[in-house]
Order: sequence, then structure tokens, then C-alpha cells
Amino acid sequence: MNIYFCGSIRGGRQDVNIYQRIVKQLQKYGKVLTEHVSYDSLSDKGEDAVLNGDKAIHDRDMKWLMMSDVIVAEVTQPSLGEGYELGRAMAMKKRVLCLFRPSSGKVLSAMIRRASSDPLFQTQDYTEDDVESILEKYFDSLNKN
Ligand code: 6K6
Repeated sequence: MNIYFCGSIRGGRQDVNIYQRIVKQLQKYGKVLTEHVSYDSLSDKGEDAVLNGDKAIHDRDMKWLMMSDVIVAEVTQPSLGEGYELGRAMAMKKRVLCLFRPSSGKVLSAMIRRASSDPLFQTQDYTEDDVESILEKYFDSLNKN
């Protein structure tokens, strides 16, 4: 199974430790095409962008999005790039799981919260300690369908 993980980059890297925890768990279920989103070394300034260029990053990510079977997005830290990826994923009729932490004190965008009226698109509130069990339940349910 190809898994596309979305997390904030230029939107701010404050949740990178949680991204790492999520990616580690996702790797039990399949190949995470976007593991780099969880790297400590990736800053919000973007040495990577200088090396590769924004067009190459965008085109590579869109190719991976198309190849993916499921998209998992940590959406607590708002990110334009993530919002874009989620809209594109929905248009491609991909299966999407968004994870949001209310304990952050933030309120999730209505556009993401209400996209969940689409059966393929789920948004789940969680606490950091629940990461593993939530993902286990989600991927178990996929395997049954
Ligand atoms: C690195 C640091 C700053 O800019 C970069 C460029 N590198 C990227 N490499 C791979 N994926 C990226 C990059 N920038 C954005 N993305 C994609 O958009 C990722 O898949 C993330 O889920 C999402 C983050 O968007 P922003 O708007 O927070 O950057």
C-alpha cells in the first residue's frame, strides 16, 4: 500500500515530533512516499526548495499523490500546501484521514472539518498518545473493506 503523509512545512514545523510518530506507525502499514515531511532536518525555510525548485517539488508530490492508496494528514498546524494536497486528493477520489489535536487550542478550518461529509474523507480529533491506536483502527477497517 502506498501512503501519502501530509504535514506542515512552510506553514511551520512545530509539530515535527508528532509527524515522526505518525510516520513511524504508518510504515507498519505500507510505503510512506513522503517520509521526508517528518524529517527534523527539513526547516520551514527550505534548503530542499533551493536544491530542487518549487516546480519540481510540486510535480513530484502530485505524482506521488496520484500513486497513493491512502492519504493521512496531520492538520493541526495550518498549512496552505496541505490544504491544496487535500483538495487535490478529494478531486482524485482518494481515501483521506485527517488528524487534528483540539488540545492545541486551535480550531480546525471548516473546509476540512466539513469535507468529512464525503465518506472517503474522514477527520478525527485525537491526542498525541492515541496516534498508534487510531491508525491501527483505521488501517484495520481498510483491510476489512
Ligand atoms: C522544504 C522546506 C521549505 O520548503 C521546502 C520544499 N520541500 C518540500 N518537499 C516536499 N514536499 C513539500 C515541500 N514543500 C511542501 N511540500 C508538500 O506540501 C508536503 O507534502 C506537505 O504535506 C505540504 C506542506 O505545505 P506547506 O505549505 O506547509 O509548505
